[in-house]
Amino acid sequence: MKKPSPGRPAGFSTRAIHEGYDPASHHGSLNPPVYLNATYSFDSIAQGQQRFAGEVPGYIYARVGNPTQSVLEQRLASLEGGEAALAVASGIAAITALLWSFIQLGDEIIADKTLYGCTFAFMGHGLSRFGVTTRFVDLTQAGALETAMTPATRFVFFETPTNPNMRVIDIAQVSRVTHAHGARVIVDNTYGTPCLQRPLELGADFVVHSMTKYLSGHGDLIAGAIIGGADELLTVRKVGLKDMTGAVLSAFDSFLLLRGIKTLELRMARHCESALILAGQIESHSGVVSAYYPGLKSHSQYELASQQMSAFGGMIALELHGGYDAGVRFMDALQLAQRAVSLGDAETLVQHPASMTHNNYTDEEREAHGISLGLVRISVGLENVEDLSADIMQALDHATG
Ligand code: 4LM
Repeated sequence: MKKPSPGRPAGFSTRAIHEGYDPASHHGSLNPPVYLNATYSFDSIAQGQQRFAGEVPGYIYARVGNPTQSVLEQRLASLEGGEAALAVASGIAAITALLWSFIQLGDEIIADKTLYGCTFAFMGHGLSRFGVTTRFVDLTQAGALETAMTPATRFVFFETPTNPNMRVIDIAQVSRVTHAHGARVIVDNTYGTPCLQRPLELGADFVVHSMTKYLSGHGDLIAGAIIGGADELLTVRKVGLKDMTGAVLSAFDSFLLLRGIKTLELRMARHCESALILAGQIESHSGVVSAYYPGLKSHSQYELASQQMSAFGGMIALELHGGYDAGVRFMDALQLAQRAVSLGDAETLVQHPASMTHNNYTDEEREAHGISLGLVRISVGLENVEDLSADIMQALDHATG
């Protein structure tokens, strides 16, 4: 990318549109080509051997890398403020490829007590079969992490805001405590996106994403990413991606992601603006017990969210008088908002975490981890906010009237 002017760093959207790609090297084509190939030819056997040994740069085989994917990775690294990025086939692939690259028998992971259901299943149910222990700690509580750390703790993992109950975790503080014990911090920044929150700048070591969500923005693909230091990301590419998961992202999905990311800042502004309006209206509805949105002054971590995020995102959770039954009546009464899992799309999506995205928790685990049966989750889309408000209010009236 050409610099806009000497000495002046390019802004977020400029990098989201231009970083990592120069049309002049591709016949002036404004969009990067989609390289549809599985393998790469070598000038000589010696060159191929050197590429395999990492002695010279260059592509080998598309499970390890692809030029369209490389543009995406440079763009992601720039937006998150990391040295390097690796794009993979799903958000779960990002988390698993990263951890499989470094953990070993006897290691311990400390994770926050609220995680997306499949992340929880991998750490809480899956890794224990391989002799890696995950302990779940309430990372919003100052001091809880310090008490939980042991010499075996290798990683501290959390989402912020958390899926689905919108708890906010202090990235800088958790990073300080974790580093004092020689462990590494992984932040799942799917809800925040690099547009609203940059964990690496606050001290985290790795960021992971489900790019299926806001980074794609259009609900048309499944993808994930890891951003961090160049040496460690090379290990994840060679071990976690190439040998242990094989979870490569296709060139076409890389292209779609590059297209989606161009409008990330614009889209996030609209998601945030609409969600703040709707969260206020939902909270004021007489049928609502609680609305969870970090931009509401009533949110217990409003101050922290205001410091660590530039705006509060597009996700809202709520609980109704009448609990689960009222929540189901509310969701079934919606006319415009879609009943669907996932998030970050142009369409507003509403779902029931306990029976859908978080059904990997047993009932006891769900209760212990603070995901109530009556909780409803809304991913606020890009529709006209008055239309959304009318739809949500009529459904709330219907469910609780
Ligand atoms: C959902 N979430 O919540 P892939 N990290 C976070 C997530 O929310 C998700 C993933 C990772 C939902 C999916 C159905 C914070 C997913 C996993 O689905 O593997 O790209 O991401 O609705």
